[in-house]
Amino acid sequence: MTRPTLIGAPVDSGQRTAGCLMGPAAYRVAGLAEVLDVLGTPALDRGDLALPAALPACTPHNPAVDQLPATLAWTDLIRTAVEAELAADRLPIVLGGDHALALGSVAGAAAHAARVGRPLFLLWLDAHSDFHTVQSTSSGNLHGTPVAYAAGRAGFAPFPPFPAPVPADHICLFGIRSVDPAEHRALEACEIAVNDMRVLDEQGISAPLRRFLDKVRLAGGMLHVSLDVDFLDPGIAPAVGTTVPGGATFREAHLVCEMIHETGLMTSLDLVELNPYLDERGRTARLMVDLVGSLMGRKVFDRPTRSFS
Ligand code: HAR
Ligand code: MN
Ligand code: MN
Ligand code: MN
Repeated sequence: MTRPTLIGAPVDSGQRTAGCLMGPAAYRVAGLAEVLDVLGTPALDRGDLALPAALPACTPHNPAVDQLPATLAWTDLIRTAVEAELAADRLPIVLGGDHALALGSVAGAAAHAARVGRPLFLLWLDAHSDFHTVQSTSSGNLHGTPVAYAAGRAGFAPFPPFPAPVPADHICLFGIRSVDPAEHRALEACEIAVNDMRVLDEQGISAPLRRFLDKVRLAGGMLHVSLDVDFLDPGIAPAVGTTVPGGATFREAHLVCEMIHETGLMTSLDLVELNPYLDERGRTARLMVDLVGSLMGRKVFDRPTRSFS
């Protein structure tokens, strides 16, 4: 099994509820490395990436856009870090940080996939579709844009062109329940699979997920999984700035992770939007760590050996 590498990405520039920068530390405190040790897949922890002191000077065409220079710099750093781990035959796990970090992580995965001639697939576990462009966002929060960047949509100046855009039919949005009008229009005009909560309520978690994973397998694809804390129901995962009711339950989330593990397809992973400042005694951080355990091969009823109480 491919060995995981932890890449701390304390990105807080993609939205305006300060605290996501504490995410990497919270995952470490919640025992992520220990969970991976127990599973027999010990991680190499590269520590946290850090922004250079001088940020690129740039002004967005869209005046609403917030903290563009920082997000541009993070994108470049994270893309390089993820691509390097994949090139070294490792499984990068990016510890966020808000979802703007996926502008870089998916770009790194796409650059690597293009270099080795394999198709890249993207599984987006999220309440939100994150399908705005830098042009279309009205909130100006760039964490709402990485799917559009990965899909190669126009409207991303001054970001570098996405290295090898992910075809729409390689992208699966899962758990969706908050979509802005501009995103809705753009999603209707393309072939991205939108598994919103209506679909999951009617069909359950496993049939739509299996359809997508089968497609990845048949294509011999690489699979980037981007797990946003708000995919989960706020009742079990309160530590996120953008809670949306009606999210995945504990059991649904573990099932998703176990199914992904069983395919052996996942080649890179983001853990995003954890805001430890909003957490309740670390419960969200621990749940996310537990889900990584399931993604890496632990069954739901094997509880972690470490005690937290
Ligand atoms: N669509 C909204 C916006 O652009 C909300 C985006 C929220 N995104 C996240 N990540 N929390 O999924 O502002
Ligand atoms: Mn998101
Ligand atoms: Mn979200
Ligand atoms: Mn957010």
